[in-house]
Amino acid sequence: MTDIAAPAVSRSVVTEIPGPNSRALIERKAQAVPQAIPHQLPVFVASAHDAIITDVDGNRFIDLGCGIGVTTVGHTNDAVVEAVREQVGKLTHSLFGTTPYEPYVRVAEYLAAHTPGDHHKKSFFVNSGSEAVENGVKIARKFTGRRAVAVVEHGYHGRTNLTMTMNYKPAPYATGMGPLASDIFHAPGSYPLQDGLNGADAAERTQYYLEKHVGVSDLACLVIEPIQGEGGFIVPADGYLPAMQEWCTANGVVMIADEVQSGICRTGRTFASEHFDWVPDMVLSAKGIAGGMPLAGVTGRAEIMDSVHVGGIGGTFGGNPVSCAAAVAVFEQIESRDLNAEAQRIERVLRPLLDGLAERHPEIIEVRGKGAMLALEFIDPESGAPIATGPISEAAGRDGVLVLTAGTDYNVLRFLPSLAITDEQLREAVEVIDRAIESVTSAA
Ligand code: PLZ
Repeated sequence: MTDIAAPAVSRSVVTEIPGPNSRALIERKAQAVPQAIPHQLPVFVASAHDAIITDVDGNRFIDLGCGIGVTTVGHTNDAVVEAVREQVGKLTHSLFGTTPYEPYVRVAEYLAAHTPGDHHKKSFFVNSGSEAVENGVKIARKFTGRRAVAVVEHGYHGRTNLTMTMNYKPAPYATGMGPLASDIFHAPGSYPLQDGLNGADAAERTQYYLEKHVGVSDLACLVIEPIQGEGGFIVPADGYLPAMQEWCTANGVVMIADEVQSGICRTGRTFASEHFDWVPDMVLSAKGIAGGMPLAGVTGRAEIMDSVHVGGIGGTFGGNPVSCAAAVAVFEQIESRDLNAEAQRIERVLRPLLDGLAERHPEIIEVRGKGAMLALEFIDPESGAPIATGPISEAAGRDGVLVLTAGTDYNVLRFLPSLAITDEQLREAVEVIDRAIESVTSAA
């Protein structure tokens, strides 16, 4: 297997964090940008390549976040940059619904070929993960003629009115910003660490809830992330997802995989649903699909997608030609660089390192995830209370590693590195995180 990483560039902290240039920009930000928009790492980025981010003071960070799972092929990936450069000189916009262009159709063809299942599929494109979820729900309602939408606990689906209603946590996503959308139901899902249920029993519990609290004849769709992202990289018990798909199919419910965070080779399969032998009726992709350019796809069974009348779905910028060209460059690299093998390599290197952290720090109650989507959950061994991971992430940031938090209780550290990260960079990052955990837990 080839190591696709860039030249061995390492982290380098040359100023205090934030440095003087970042501090000046943070002051300007405070004046010009609402306080609601935070900065997890208090530095401004000047440039980035593969797994290294360089800030405006010349500090270099190992990036384990990828802008929340977006630059999966690497920051400023050469092939993506080249494809964007070429496309931007040819056509930047025409609106596909007025005058179509070929890259859009190519991305739809790639998605038909690479999403799970060999049935006839069709795709259309929007600008964000939230918009993809919105459209998936619209299409499922149109296809079924039903109103109710089900999601599972600990899920995250976006920030629009409909999708913020679909999130498990109202805070911070919806607090004070209602009224929320109607006809959204939060069913229990599968979280083996917490519920201890096998896949069949967890599925039975979900089905019971949907039958008793929603009513199957009113249920248009069930939307689930195959591995939950913001919820804390929760991997459902084996058998849960196929059992739910079987139940949905038997009851005329459209089952939708929200692969916005888990898709596009993140987990060592092109779509995480494949790990569970799940063939969803619809697959939503975004984030990693266009190597950092904004694009989101809604891919579904042709008969479901074609149930919408002409003009019923669309949008001005959806499937922008430059974003589509970037997505083609990403899809080409799935084969040429064997991106899934790279995600598997990352798991092979990173998981034992994380297991080592769990041995040294009793607060780490679980190491979980797949491929380049791995996480640590922190629980106080004495009290059983969740330990917030924000301070660990802050300490790692000051030491040159960007690592994100997650979890309903903010007690998860998540690892979403670029697939271009080197083994050496992974080892170095884990050493930094080890020290960060030590400094935070010993101070507590
Ligand atoms: N579905 C599974 O992970 C986005 C949110 C960042 P958008 N997750 C990151 C933040 O704080 O806003 C996400 C996701 C899943 C949908 C979405 C929404 O995707 O592109 O952010 O709209």
